[in-house]
Amino acid sequence: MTDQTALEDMARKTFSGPIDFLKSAPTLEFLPDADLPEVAFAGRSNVGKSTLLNALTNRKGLARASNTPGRTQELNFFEVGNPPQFRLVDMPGYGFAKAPPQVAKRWRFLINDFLRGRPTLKRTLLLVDARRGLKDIDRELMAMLDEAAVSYRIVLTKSDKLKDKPLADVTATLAEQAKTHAAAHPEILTTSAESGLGIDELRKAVIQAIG
Ligand SMILES: Nc1nc2c(ncn2[C@@H]2O[C@H](COP(=O)(O)OP(=O)(O)OP(=O)(O)O)[C@@H](O)[C@H]2O)c(=O)[nH]1
Ligand SMILES: [Mg+2]
Repeated sequence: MTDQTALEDMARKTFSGPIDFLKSAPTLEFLPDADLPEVAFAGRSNVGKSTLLNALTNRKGLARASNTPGRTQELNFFEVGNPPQFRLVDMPGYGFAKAPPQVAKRWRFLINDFLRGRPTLKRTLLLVDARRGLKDIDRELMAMLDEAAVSYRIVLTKSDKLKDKPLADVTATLAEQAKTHAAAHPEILTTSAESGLGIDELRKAVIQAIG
């Protein structure tokens, strides 16, 4: 079996097996023990983190998604496999303009402290809406991750909302930008939870990241 087929096989098996909600952590005191590898979903509010986690695991209601920005307010941990092999972490979004300043600040600290300080975090998936590209607040997070040497990969979401040409353009632009960031994976993943584009690739990327 080639490495690539072995990886595909493993990805298919892993994500069709048991995946369960473990716990929500409103602050760092409530984190589960750092005893398994983890992959985190980060990005601006409403970018599609919870929806992509559901598409990845092929379970519609696992993570709660919503039209209204600010839906996910805690770090939500999901365990993959039985016995569990690794965890997925659905994070609150950042950059939600309508959040009360105190709340936005609390989430910001929670996100930064978790990403910077979690020893078992293997990779952060940094989700970016394909229609919007990188915003200043994304660049700030990227700078923080670069500085802390936390490995991350840009994942474009909602690609179904763009035609082929603009999608290819934004992917190329982001790949150029990723190359200038020390901790960023140089390749961009393009996904749509709606059409299923890139979901198999994302599964393989997660398996590779925890490997
Ligand atoms: N067309 C389209 N819509 C999507 C896609 N992914 C997510 N959405 C929509 O985007 C909205 C936000 O999705 P969520 O998954 O709740 O976003 P989130 O990043 O978890 O948001 P917060 O938890 O508030 O930070 C929902 O209305 C989703 O249906 C996609 O691939 N295509
Ligand atoms: Mg969410």
